[in-house]
Amino acid sequence: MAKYEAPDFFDIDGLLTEEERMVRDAVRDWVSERWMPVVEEAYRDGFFPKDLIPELAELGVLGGNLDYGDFPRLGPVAYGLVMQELERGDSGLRSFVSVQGALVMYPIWRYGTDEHRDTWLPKLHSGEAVGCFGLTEPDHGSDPGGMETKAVRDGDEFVLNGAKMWITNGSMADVAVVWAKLDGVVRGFVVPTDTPGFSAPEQRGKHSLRASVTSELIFQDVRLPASAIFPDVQGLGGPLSCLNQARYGIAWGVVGAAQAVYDEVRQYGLARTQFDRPLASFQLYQAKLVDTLSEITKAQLMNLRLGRLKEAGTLTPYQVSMAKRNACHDALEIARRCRDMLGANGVAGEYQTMRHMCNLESVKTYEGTHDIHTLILGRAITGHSAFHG
Ligand code: TGC
Ligand code: FAD
Repeated sequence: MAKYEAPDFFDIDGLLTEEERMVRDAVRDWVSERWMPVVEEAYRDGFFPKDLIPELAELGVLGGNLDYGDFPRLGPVAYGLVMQELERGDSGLRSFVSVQGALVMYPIWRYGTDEHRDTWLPKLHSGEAVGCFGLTEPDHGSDPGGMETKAVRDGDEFVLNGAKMWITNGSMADVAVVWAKLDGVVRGFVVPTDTPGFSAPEQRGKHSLRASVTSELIFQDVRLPASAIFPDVQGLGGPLSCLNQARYGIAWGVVGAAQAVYDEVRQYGLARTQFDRPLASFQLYQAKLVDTLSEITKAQLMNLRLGRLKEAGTLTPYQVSMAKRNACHDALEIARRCRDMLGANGVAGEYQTMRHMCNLESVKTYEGTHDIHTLILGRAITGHSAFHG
């Protein structure tokens, strides 16, 4: 595979701090050296290479943005660049890290008790433990408020019943952050996965995110101590605040996937000859490269602004929605276009573009589909909710 040359047409590099560049470069090098050699096999055979988790932990990327213990406290832009570089490797790699950090460690850090934090954060940061986040149910995806998973108080315990579906890291998790209704109100619970009554059968047969574990979570009379609940957060705002963190990471991440496929087709077009000329010398080929690079550049600039707003503490969930929606849409269109530009090789496993393209179908769907972010933004702009018909 040719050496990766990351596109940076507007010298975004020049707008980063030295620390941000260092963090990005460390993850970029790790992805090139350690992840790229194994990703095709992992994707083809449908597994997440768990043996690399300690190395990811060593890079400091598991919840590395949180203000806790001796964590590296990555700033928002450094964190975003980490997501970008990981997703350049594969959306499944970024998903593993963003679920662990944004959807498991973040709620434990923000809403958990000292006991939750001290039990789980060090182990999740060091990769000794893996976490998952259960919000979606078989019958409630875009509309999590309709969830049917229920917690009932029984003396000093809660009893949990119900099911979640499409849960990243589910079968490999040691702890699950689970959202369930208690007296009709959405509440969060920290559930060790060895609790009797908990099971997490893996969902096999995906045509997307194959290098990522996706599972059902089943709760059959799972008895939890009263201390398992997040004490002070009630309603959908709890899980949605976690989604803001993860969606932020996705907006950055998918730009990495788009950069990867752009780099692949640019190099391919220079090397491959048809009609006695390199493909890259044809106008149509060039137009596609130019469209692709322009879309990547716009998304890079949007992300950097997003990151600086987050740093300033003024970022809104609507800005995150726009960035997630726009970046996922453009990255998927880019991957489809670039797949075509590789001709037959575009469907071969030795090229990465089709893998990214298939992954991006999931990424466009999870963390709020394109349509849902359209409705979130539509409501923000007009004041009228179009969610419910
Ligand atoms: P709605 O009335 O809009 O809101 C209910 C309550 O939540 C508050 N809220 C937010 N709080 C924080 N951040 C946000 N972004 C928020 N959006 C809404 C809101 O203020 C309200 O609070 P309160 O106190 O008044 O109760 O709710 P709705 O029922 O109309 O539904 C709309 C909504 C926003 C839930 C829906 O549009 C939505 O976002 N659906 C998408 C569901 C989703 O994204 N699921 C993702 C599951 S996790 C996942 O996919 C992981 S993928 C793996 C990986 O990341 O790699
Ligand atoms: P639906 O909500 O049934 O939507 C189907 C279609 O209808 C979509 O096109 C949608 O845009 C459209 N639609 C829905 N409502 C409206 C409306 N009001 N107006 C117009 N159109 C509408 N969830 C977790 O909780 N944790 C995880 O770790 C997790 N990981 C995932 C990993 C993968 C690989 C995948 C694919 C999903 C994962 N999810 C996870 C679930 C994901 O968040 C949901 O799939 C997503 O929120 C969409 O829900 P749904 O699949 O039920 O689709």
